Amino acid sequence: MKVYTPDNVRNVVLAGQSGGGKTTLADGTLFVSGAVSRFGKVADGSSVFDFELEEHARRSTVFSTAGFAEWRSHRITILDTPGFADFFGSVSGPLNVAEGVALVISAVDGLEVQAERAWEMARKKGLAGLTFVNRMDVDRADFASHFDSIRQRLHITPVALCIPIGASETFQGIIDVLRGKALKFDANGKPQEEEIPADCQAACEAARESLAEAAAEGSDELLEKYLDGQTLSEQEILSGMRTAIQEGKVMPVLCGAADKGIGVSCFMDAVIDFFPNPNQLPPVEGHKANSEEAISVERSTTGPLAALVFKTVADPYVGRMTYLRVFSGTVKSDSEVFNAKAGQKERIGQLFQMQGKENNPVASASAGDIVAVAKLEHTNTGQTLTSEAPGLILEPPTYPRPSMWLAVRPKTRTDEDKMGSGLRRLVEEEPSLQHYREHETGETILAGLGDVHLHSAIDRMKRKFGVELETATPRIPYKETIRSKATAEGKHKKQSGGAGQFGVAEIEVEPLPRGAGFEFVDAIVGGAISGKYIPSVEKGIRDRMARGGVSGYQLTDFRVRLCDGKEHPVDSNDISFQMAGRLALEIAVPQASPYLVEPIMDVDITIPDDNIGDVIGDLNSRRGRVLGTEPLGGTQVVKAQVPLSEMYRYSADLRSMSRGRGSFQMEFSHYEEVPAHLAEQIIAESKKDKDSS
Ligand SMILES: Nc1nc2c(ncn2[C@@H]2O[C@H](COP(=O)(O)OP(=O)(O)O)[C@@H](O)[C@H]2O)c(=O)[nH]1
Ligand SMILES: [Mg+2]
Repeated sequence: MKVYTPDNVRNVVLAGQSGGGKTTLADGTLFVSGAVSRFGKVADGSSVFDFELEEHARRSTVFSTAGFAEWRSHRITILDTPGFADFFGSVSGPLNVAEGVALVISAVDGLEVQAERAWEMARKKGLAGLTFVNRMDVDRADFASHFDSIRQRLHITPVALCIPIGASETFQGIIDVLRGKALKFDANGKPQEEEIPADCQAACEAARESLAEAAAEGSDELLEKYLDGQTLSEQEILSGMRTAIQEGKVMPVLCGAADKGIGVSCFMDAVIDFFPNPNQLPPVEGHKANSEEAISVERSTTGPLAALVFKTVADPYVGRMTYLRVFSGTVKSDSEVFNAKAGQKERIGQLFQMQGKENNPVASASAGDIVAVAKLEHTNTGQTLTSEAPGLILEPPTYPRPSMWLAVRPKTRTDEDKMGSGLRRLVEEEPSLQHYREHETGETILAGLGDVHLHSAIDRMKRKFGVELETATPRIPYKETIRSKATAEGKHKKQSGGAGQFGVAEIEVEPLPRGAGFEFVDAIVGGAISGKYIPSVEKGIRDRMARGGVSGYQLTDFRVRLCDGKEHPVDSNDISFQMAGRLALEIAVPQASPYLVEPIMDVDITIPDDNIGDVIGDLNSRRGRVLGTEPLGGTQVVKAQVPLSEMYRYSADLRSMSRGRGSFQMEFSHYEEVPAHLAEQIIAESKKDKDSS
């Protein structure tokens, strides 16, 4: 592999709505730059980037994939990402390891929510951005209106680097605004310069003027020159634009038809001309191992090693493949590094530069490089590798939180044995998936970003790790409690044959405040039951509680006082008093006005201003209580409390209510009484389940 100095390296993420043409643009760069001899296509499964079986089946990207093109003596590493909301977790890692993001949008549909979300994340990380308006050749393609929407939706000034010549069936090529040339492209995506058609002259001049104005934003010196009425040179425009882009003041906009190779070379030129090289950005943030002390790591090939793991693939045959980005220093193949988070040394075998699924061995990787390595033992996504202990920890990527849950269980005995390790590997590959055991219900829960996300994970479990799972709607951990006091006597007596059994326990039950749980009080006076049998009574009561009260759901928030009882000198034993305790509780609870309580969640919903009415109306229909709203940036955060049972499909419903722009987080708050009419239904269903199982 050729060695590039950081000046000649660019790392760029492609992000935006599914179907915009990100993967096609990525394949286009490989083809037009000559890295591959055939233009890979998503539709026929020949794409270098969409190479996984799942991607072939969906004809769309599911995972982030790295590839690279060599253009004008530069190496451009491209990180293609999925555009579908359920797979948004795979966008975080790449945005943490590149210097620029290209939002690829369809000239028909324009900017959509995934591009907005990616842009928001990218700006937090200080990335430079550009927009590529793709699919200019299709029906109803429209450059101008999408160009204007960038200002409103991304809150940044768009600047055209290219303007289209024609649109839809008349789309023939583009005008390179900076160089003042019309470009037509041959079948290999190679540009041929032509004079600008007469009817495009005025548009080109106006665009060139905007470009100069935007570049003037880059420095006071340029601004002065511009205001003075002087013409800025090509070099001045380039340098002014670079600064203005980096500062998030302007966003260059290009256009083309990636699958015809139109505009692909302009895209690569723009990445080289306008995006920073990997060592140009400010130092990356981190902290010392074993301490909170912040440190910033200089981006430089000469410093000590600091590399961030941004992706892990669990391959059943090859083992784990770990993707890393070096921010400082150099890592060599066949060397040893240190992982501070794991507190372990790690052996680095052969390093690879990835071209889709193809691994190209490389001797080393330096600051700015993105490489992969097989079979690391201790290192997970988000962790940092350094040259030696004690090491440091770079800020890990943050992932969208799960908003959809499924209960999963193994299909067969063999699946049962493999389920745990399968789930672990699945989550390792995709940090926006989570799995845990819900101890209230005893179910194993798989959580993710939506239905499609979860089901694709379950399919992958089967395909990659050979584990078949069955799924169900997660059970709601309802509980039962009591409203009033009651007393009861539990009498256990057995005298047929052999040794007898005898125990009597008299108890009083009374409600406790919500959340108090269970209390057992020994109020026996005068030794009516021997001290050694008191724990037996308590055990019997606790066992019965867990098996559920009248409704079949676990009992909670009440106190049992053991007031009196009787024992027999010969027949009494531990078991007899356990039985007596059980019976007493069984008799007492129905007399104490039992009722059902349900978990209530604190829910924070982030939505654009114009959806607020719909979202609040919908929360009301879910028995939710809106506590208030707070503005946050250009959006609103609605704070509410909603019963968990009403939240199961919320992820999908919020998505459709807000056209994908809303998101929410929730966590457990407290238990509350279930309205009577619903309680009846819930109890009936729980009984039916118990009878059938
Ligand atoms: N007509 C036309 N089709 C395109 C263009 N770019 C991509 N496509 C097609 O649009 C579909 C979606 O493209 P893809 O690259 O998978 O989009 P992604 O989801 O953003 O990665 C594929 O069938 C492409 O062949 C284009 O510029 N013009
Ligand atoms: Mg794609």
